[in-house]
Amino acid sequence: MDGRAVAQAVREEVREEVATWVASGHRAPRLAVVLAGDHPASASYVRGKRKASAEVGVESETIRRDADISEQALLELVHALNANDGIDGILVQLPLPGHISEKRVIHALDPAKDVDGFHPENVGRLLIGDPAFVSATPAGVMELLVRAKIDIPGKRAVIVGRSNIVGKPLAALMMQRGTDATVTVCHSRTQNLENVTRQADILVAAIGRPAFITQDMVKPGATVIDVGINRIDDPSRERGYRLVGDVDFDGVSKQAGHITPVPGGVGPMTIAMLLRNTLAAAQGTYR
Ligand code: BQF
Repeated sequence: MDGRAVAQAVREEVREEVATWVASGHRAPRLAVVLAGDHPASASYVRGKRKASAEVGVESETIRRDADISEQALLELVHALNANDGIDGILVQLPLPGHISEKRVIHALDPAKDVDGFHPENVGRLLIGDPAFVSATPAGVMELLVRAKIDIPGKRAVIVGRSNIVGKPLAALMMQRGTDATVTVCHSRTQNLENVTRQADILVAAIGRPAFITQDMVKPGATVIDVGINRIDDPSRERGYRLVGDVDFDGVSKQAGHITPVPGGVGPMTIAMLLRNTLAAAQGTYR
């Protein structure tokens, strides 16, 4: 499954919707991206988001702070962005430096500007089926399944990984009325994991361990979605690393009916869904 191509189609739609919005007299949607510290992966994600925003006509500003910024100063920055009517969406790039509580920062966001869908109000709305900003990675997984015409209702979906950012919201999306998967969430304490994953018609790997899902864990013909983004040292590359997923692609692709690669699978979908959320924030869709 080609996430790059599907993400491009989504970005093209967002670009057209932004153009229509602006042509009808509104200002362009505006996204504030807060980057505390200079974690190399985070800095690269933020650059990617800024570039993708520009391509669809979403204005963005990157607000950089030193890694030693106090939690109080970061909370004050969030409060100022909440109060700024010129900003539609706020994204605080994670992970934050260790001395800052991500929970307190996320709770401080105005839920109507929370384009990452991490605020508990948006998480709760998602769970009860109300309109909500949905975390971009799980939203991207669903969009990819739907656009690839993967049959979901009544199917058995197994999600490996129970994070607040991927596993839990994806479980909520998949079990929603109208989507109607039968969902199992597994994690590091799951017993006989391979017996559970082998039941999956749709298997989602969101563990954070390179090549964790192997061929023997996959039912023949299953759809396998790899959410993992792991940096592996690779001196033969100019950058010094390469990206690998949580799925052993070479082995599992012999067994799966459909499979997403890393890079070029879910990652580009994440960025496309962030742009869609930012347009929705500007339009006040969830207010
Ligand atoms: C691709 C992320 C872990 C922790 C914090 C495209 C991205 C990645 C891969 C990207 C991620 C992962 C992001 C590809 C954003 C996804 O071509 O395969 C895009 O930019 N991501 C993030 O912002 O924070 C993270 C993973």
